[in-house]
Amino acid sequence: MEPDLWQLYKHMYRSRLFEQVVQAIWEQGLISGEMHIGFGEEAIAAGIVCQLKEGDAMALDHRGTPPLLMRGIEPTLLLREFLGRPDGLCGGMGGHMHLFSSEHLSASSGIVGSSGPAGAGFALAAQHLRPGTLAIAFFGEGATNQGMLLESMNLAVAWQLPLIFVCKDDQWSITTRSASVTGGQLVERAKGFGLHAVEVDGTDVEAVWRSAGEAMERARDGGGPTFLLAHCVHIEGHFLGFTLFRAGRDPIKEMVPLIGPLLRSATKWKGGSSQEKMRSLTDIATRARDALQEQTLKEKDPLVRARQKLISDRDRLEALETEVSREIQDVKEAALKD
Ligand SMILES: Cc1ncc(C[n+]2csc(CCOP(=O)(O)OP(=O)(O)O)c2C)c(N)n1
Repeated sequence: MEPDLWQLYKHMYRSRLFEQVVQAIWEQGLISGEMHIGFGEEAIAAGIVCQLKEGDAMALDHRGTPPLLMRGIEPTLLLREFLGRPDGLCGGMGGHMHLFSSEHLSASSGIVGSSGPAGAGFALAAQHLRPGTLAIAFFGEGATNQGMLLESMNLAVAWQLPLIFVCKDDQWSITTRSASVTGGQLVERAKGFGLHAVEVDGTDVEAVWRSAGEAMERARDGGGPTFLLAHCVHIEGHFLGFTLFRAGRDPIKEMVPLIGPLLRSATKWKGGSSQEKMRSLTDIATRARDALQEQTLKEKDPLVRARQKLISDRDRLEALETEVSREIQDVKEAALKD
């Protein structure tokens, strides 16, 4: 079977527009706390979630919005939840990170790495209660250094669980370069556990669809778990208002108030040597520049990539986008209504 790019693009576009509404509402100060957005991960979510069947489960991380939407959760319920309203998906107690839907067999958590054990639990239940179904565990590459995730990989192989570990690799864990705290190669690490491991361009929705499809077939047929390493970018950085982006986007506004404290700390006799302090300052500036440069590359935007392939049928594309925009506008109005 071949992927239906129109269907995949619709899911991705819907997710992007929904999260743009979330971004606007967050910027108005109506959503409290940090907000982790899935801009840039949409192809990974769409390529996988669109192939799930009834009885399949999902364990999600702190960027669960795209998969939850694509799985069919009512967007108004989701937005009300983010607003902390009692009529939200989880009574307004979960925010955007700690969500649960028994109907959709989906659970998210902000504890980095916890989708490993949660996914293994879902997969164990699938194996015993619903043969032929499977579970997906979504997490970032930063989570691959968490013990609980590695323990789940081990058990998933030992028990041949129908589980797909999906590592969304944007190379950053907040402001830390993941490579600077990670030994070896992730695919090789997964193979070391005996996992079937595959690498894919996570900005190419059709490629994700194909790799995920093969992994799902294996899992449903009793072939056991797979580790899927999908490379992506986070177009809005770690969270909305990400410090490194702010510094890179508007250095004068953001850096001027920091110059005094930074210079004072660099010239203090306490702490590291002045050379070490200068190295740290340069390091921060380099990270801000790298983060911004990487994330603004249009060719890494999965929506831009998919849209380019559909643009020859402009009328159909515009009709699709108009329909989705209307839906999301209605969702926004419904969620904000008293
Ligand atoms: C157990 C635990 N440690 C630390 C944190 C703080 N924290 C939140 S997100 C994050 C980075 C996660 O990076 P990654 O897994 O690559 O996901 P990304 O944010 O890049 O999608 C950290 C360290 C946490 N939430 N949970």
